Amino acid sequence: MATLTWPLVIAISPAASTAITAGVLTDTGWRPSNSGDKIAWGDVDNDGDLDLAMQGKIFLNKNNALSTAPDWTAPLTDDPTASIAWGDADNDGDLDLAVGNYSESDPRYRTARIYRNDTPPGALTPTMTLAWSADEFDRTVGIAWGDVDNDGDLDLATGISFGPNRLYRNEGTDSSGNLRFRLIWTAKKRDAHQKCSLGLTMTGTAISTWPPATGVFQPIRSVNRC
Ligand SMILES: [Ca+2]
Ligand SMILES: [Ca+2]
Ligand SMILES: [Ca+2]
Ligand SMILES: [Ca+2]
Repeated sequence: MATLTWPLVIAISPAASTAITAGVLTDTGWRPSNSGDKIAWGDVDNDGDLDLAMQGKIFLNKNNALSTAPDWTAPLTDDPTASIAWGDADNDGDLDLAVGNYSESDPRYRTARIYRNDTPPGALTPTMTLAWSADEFDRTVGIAWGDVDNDGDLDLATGISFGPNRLYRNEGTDSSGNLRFRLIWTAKKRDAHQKCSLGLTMTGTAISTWPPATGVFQPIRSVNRC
């Protein structure tokens, strides 16, 4: 089993075009200048290779080598990122970045945000624009995309620590290009232990009407053994 050491090391198969042999992984030597424990792969610049988001930073894949210094850093540097996920929020063919934050001391930095990807083809640096921030000041430790209402766009679920999980419906963009997401569901806070929930489960059945039938969404309580 490959082991991630600190700072983060990426190990890849030496021959990507051939079957990966169990146990054959090679340290690429990549050592980022920044640390971070929330990472997600995504082709930011649509050039066919995977780039890496780490916390609120993006490292582009250039000629099969990741940048060691971030090519983009979220402008809200006080955000303590606790979760990230790529998804095409505006259905324009590129990946946008959802970021969940968790601040112990300052509620202003406990919200979820989406950065819209406006990176032109061949750009050396990503162009990411803050396009939505949740109104709720949640400790957002989990974030996930999914088309829950089956209308062709990605909706956003947030997993909250010390609070109920939420679901935001994608309602398109306004004339300024800002994304519009509307809070449509908040987990029912059943007891004090609900604060430990981290995510959502879904039935996997397409939802043709809204609101969905009772029981479609269930808060997870077992993740933290609350
Ligand atoms: Ca790429
Ligand atoms: Ca997009
Ligand atoms: Ca775009
Ligand atoms: Ca949708």
